[in-house]
Parts: sequence; C-alpha cells; structure tokens
Amino acid sequence: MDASVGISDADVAAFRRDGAVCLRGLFEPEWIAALADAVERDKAAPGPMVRHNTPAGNPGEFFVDFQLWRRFDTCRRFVFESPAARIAARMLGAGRITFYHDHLLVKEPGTAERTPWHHDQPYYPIDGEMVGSIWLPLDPVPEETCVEYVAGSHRWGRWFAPMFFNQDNTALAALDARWEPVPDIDADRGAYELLRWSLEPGDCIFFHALTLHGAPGNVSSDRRRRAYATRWLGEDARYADRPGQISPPITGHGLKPGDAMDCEMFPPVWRAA
Ligand SMILES: O=C(O)CCC(=O)C(=O)O
Repeated sequence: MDASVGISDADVAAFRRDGAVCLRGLFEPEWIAALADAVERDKAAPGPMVRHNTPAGNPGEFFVDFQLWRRFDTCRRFVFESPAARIAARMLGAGRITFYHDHLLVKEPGTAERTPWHHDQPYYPIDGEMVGSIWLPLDPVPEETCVEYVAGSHRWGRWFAPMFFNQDNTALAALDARWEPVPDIDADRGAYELLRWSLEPGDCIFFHALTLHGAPGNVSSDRRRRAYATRWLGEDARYADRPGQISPPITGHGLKPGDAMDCEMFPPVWRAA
C-alpha cells in the first residue's frame, strides 16, 4: 500500500516539531457520513465503556464512548480500509501500524464542560515513541471549539499524571516516578504556543500521544461537535505496566509487559511493502 496519502514533507516536519498538525481533506465524504451514522447508533445504544460527562441538569451533553469498531461494521471498515493507517504510518515514520482503539467525543450544542488539559500516553499501558492519534471531526469545527495543543510539548521529556474526574491528581502523580501534575496552561496561556484550527469534515488533526491538549465546551446554540478519534501505534510500541487506572480499560488481551502490541484486540493494519 502507498504510504504517501497526500501528506507533504512539510506536514511531517510540522508534526515532528509541534506534536500536532492539521491535515486537510484526507477523508472522503462517504467516510464522514458512515461514521456519523455509527455515532447516532452508538448514542442510542452505547457500549460498556460509555461516559456521560455532563452532570444531570446541565445544558448540552459531553458524551464519550470507546471501541465502536468492535460493534459497528462502518467503524471496523474505517480502521481497516480508510486512509487512516497510512496517514499514521507517514506521520509516525513507521514501517508497521497497529490499531489501538477508537474514542468518540461528542459535545452537543450548549455543552459547558471542557476537556481538561492532559496528554494521552500516561493513560495507555504502552511505552514507545510511535504513538499517535487522528482526531476526525464529523461536523465543521470553528477555531473556538477546536481542541488546542501545546506546540512542542511532546518533546519536553515530561509525563503528566492522568486526570480522572473525581480523583486527586496529586495522589495519582505519586504512583509513577515519571508523572507530575499537569501545569495550569490556562493560567498562563501567553507562556505557551497554542495550536488550534478551524476544520471542515474531511480534515483531521494528527497528534502525538505526549502532546498536551485540552478543549473548550461547545457554546454554539445549534452546532454539534462530533469527533471520532482513533489511536495508532508503530512498531516500537510495547505493552507496559501502568499503576492505577488505565483508559480506556481494555482487558482480556493477554499481553505481558514488553510484548509487541499485536493481537486480535490490537490488530496489525498496515505494513510497508
Ligand atoms: O475532543 C475532545 O474534546 C478532546 C480530544 C482528546 O482529548 C483526544 O482525542 O485525546
């Protein structure tokens, strides 16, 4: 399979430098329509890992679910047949790509809840550098509701404690010598280069699992913000022990620390010719 998929060397260089890059028009409208249909079916009958992040009585809805690809054929086809794996290969510089998991994040109009600043890899039982995500919105996303990324934070050499709602982050930080509390980015926004974009369906953001990111609520009164995020691994990824809770809590794969991420639950999807 061709790994170029319309990504320029400048896109790859921007990703390496900043840890996040916006890629325009890589997904055909058919993929967006198929995923949007799966989102409605998932919202009507969510999976076992669903999270309702908006407290009852608050406006809007911040709906999160995982592993749609295990239940919806369109999502499974997206994983194996869309350009996503080839995009990941090109961005991560990988010769092999494994699919880790998918993550649906819907912010309905009027949702106040932010996505807190965090980076993803401390939530994952995975060590290695070839770990990245495709954040694919299914609706037009204006800059003011886009996820924001702290440019270059994937190269800080710092690991921040996962932020689980209703847990004390300081206590979590004590669990792993690598972890420290997430800095208060919003208290000092001018100190960082923050990246965000205005996106149309078909555009996506590729970001590294160590890039700090967070997102505002969706204060629009009529525009939904549905995003289908998929997580991709290159050949250096290894299963690792993580203290405390991991997210998503995928179990039953039988992997041991040090094992290559390669099994029925984390399937190999692409390999260089
Ligand atoms: O969509 C959002 O609000 C945040 C996305 C995110 O945190 C992620 O994809 O890791």
